[in-house]
Amino acid sequence: MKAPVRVTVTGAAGQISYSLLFRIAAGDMLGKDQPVILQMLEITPALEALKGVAMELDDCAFPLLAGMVCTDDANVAFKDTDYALLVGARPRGPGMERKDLLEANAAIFSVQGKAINAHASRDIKVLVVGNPANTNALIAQRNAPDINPRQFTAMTRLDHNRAQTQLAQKTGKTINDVTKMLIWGNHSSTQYPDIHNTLVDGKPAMGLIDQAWYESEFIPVVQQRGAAIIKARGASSAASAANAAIFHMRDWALGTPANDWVSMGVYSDGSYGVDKGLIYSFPCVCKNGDWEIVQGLAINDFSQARMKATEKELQEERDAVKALLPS
Ligand code: NAX
Repeated sequence: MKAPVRVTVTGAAGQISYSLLFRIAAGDMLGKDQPVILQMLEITPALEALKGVAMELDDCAFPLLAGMVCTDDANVAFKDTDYALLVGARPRGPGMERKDLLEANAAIFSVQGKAINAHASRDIKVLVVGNPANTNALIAQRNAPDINPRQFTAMTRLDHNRAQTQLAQKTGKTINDVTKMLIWGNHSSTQYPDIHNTLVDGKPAMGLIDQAWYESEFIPVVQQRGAAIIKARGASSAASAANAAIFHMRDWALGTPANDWVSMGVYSDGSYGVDKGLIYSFPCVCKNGDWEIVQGLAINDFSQARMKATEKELQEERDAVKALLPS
């Protein structure tokens, strides 16, 4: 058996974590031969609920669960940690403007970025799930100047998975037949689900569907899927969000399948003309615990306009919290 690794989960008493923690402890994220120590962070009023979650984790008798830490102190939660899943965030309250929401989260993610910088493993892999995920990841990254910015990512894998399923269902195929799905940009309703390079059973997806379905059904359904879940379930996506976080980290740590890629919000190096330094969702392949943006995809005018629109939203989000970003 390997030596245990440390995995920090924030918002650990929340609904996503109620699925996520159990799957991490079961070995779904890092493999069935990788013991984990869970370091769980919550705000003080939620510590009692967190204790209940820890009791349930105990009661699962997971062979891979090598230890647990429950805390309301970010400096403790990120100590020596190898993987961090930043799930806890401030939800939008009544009457709260978008700018207020960005600022409230900037406060949380700057504290956590600083704690990561001071205490985490230098090889840490960070995934931000809490919304606005891309900009929260940017804030954490900018507050951790001693950590390579490539180690901060944001989750668009749920959107990617949703898009794969919509296309599989439309074409009468299974999820296993759909490869090279792609979400560009922000995890928000401006995201651009692009199927111009997607294959279904080895055939170009665009040849199997018509443009009208693509534009007026597929794209809005994927963009609005989170709202549709809330309407149906009376609560936001939780198990599917946890599953996407597991897939994102698993693929980053253990590698993506051959002849496919995944969508990840990563530090822009200027690829495809995207503003350098934004956390923008790109097609990525992962190998040896590292990711790389897939280069050279043809971008038509339709795609270019949508990629720019979601980039503009991310620039606006960044500018709204500029005062809180260290230079
Ligand atoms: P919950 O409200 O159930 O849980 C959030 C938990 O975070 C709460 O227990 C709260 O006490 C805790 N928390 C708040 N501030 C904290 C802090 N400073 N440090 C530690 N913990 C803190 O929300 P849940 O449904 O679990 O969703 C969590 C986040 O994921 C939300 O921001 C949500 O918008 C976001 N999502 C992101 C998705 C994505 O694809 N990127 C999809 C699912 C989800 O909507």
